[in-house]
Amino acid sequence: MNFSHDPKLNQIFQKIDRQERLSFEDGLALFATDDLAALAKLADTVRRRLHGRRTYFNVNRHFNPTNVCYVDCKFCNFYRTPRAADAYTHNISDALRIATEAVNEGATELHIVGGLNTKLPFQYYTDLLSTLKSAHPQLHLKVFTMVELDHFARFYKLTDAEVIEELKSAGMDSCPGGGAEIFAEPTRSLLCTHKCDAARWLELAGKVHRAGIKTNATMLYGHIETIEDRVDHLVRLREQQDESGGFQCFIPLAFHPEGTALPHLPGPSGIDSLKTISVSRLMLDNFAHIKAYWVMLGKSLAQVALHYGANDLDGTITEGGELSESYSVEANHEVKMTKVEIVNLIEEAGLEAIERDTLYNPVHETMTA
Ligand code: V47
Repeated sequence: MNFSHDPKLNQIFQKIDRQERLSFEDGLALFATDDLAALAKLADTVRRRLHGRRTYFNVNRHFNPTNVCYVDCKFCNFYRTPRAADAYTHNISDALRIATEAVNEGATELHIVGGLNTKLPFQYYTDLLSTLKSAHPQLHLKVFTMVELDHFARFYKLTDAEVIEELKSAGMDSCPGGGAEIFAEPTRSLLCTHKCDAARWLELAGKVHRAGIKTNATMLYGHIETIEDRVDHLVRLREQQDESGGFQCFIPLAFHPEGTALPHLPGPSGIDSLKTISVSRLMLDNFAHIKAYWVMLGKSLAQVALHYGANDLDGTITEGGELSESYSVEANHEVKMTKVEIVNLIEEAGLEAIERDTLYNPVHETMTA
């Protein structure tokens, strides 16, 4: 009996069974299929081969030092020009207060990203990290995207090695996966002309990995990109991972048009998001983890995505008190989940919830009822 009514999916099923690498064309065929159930089954097979029922989350908090940015990305609703009424730059004492609150609430990770603000000296960033690290040595600092590292090197006239080493010795423990957007041209330049290109993003990821620091990788989808662009993005990440091996997790980010320069676009459908999660799981055979980022997917779809190849829900993501959260584009719910809520989402999906630290070590395992 055939696995699917889609003959291409049957061929891919054979490859998955033999644990063979999928090609660019396979990626296109997976996106093109109308057999969503079979696609989910393939992705879930791989997810269970790697993780069984184990499904990860962490207790974390986001802090955005500044929303001032010159990059002017068409998909961004966070950045402000320096004179905008709601432009802000936080003092290091704000960051310390947020970090202390987060630690008191059980957070193991502080995720720090911000705008590219040319008014700040490099020392602002190293002071920020060293202040946080000396107050909270146990708090993992997942900080700065490859785009920020590129800006630091160019704007402060430092070598990449100097940027990485100075941030590392100030307290940078790992890097988040933002700024990857979509690698393919001309799409990337149409969306974010002033951001570093794909080759530079990947080059920096490789350098950070070789310095012993793990990073994540993202893909922003559901805007003006083509399906070819998405598959190209996955293949380039897979090649970089073969080379430098330091990516922990892949996070497809569903585009939210509200408040951006692309408000006329609908954003991805639920089916498109689920397919993207599944295809990511299947193409990225050298990535351990696929994250269903609930802030962008919404809690319900993120829960369903756990049966489409995802094995991580990200974290409780408490916003920084009254501080504005950078990418809280999901308007229909608060950017916060309690641990109980996140565990319930996972357990209700028939899976086992594991609280992890940023490096995927279990913090303590939550017992299933
Ligand atoms: O690079 C910006 C995206 C990213 C929008 O590494 C948008 O663990 C949707 O990378 N609609 C930043 N997405 C967030 C990010 C991230 C988030 C959570 C965890 C991790 C991790 C990384 O957010 C940006 C961009 O791709 N983004 N605007 C928008 N309107």
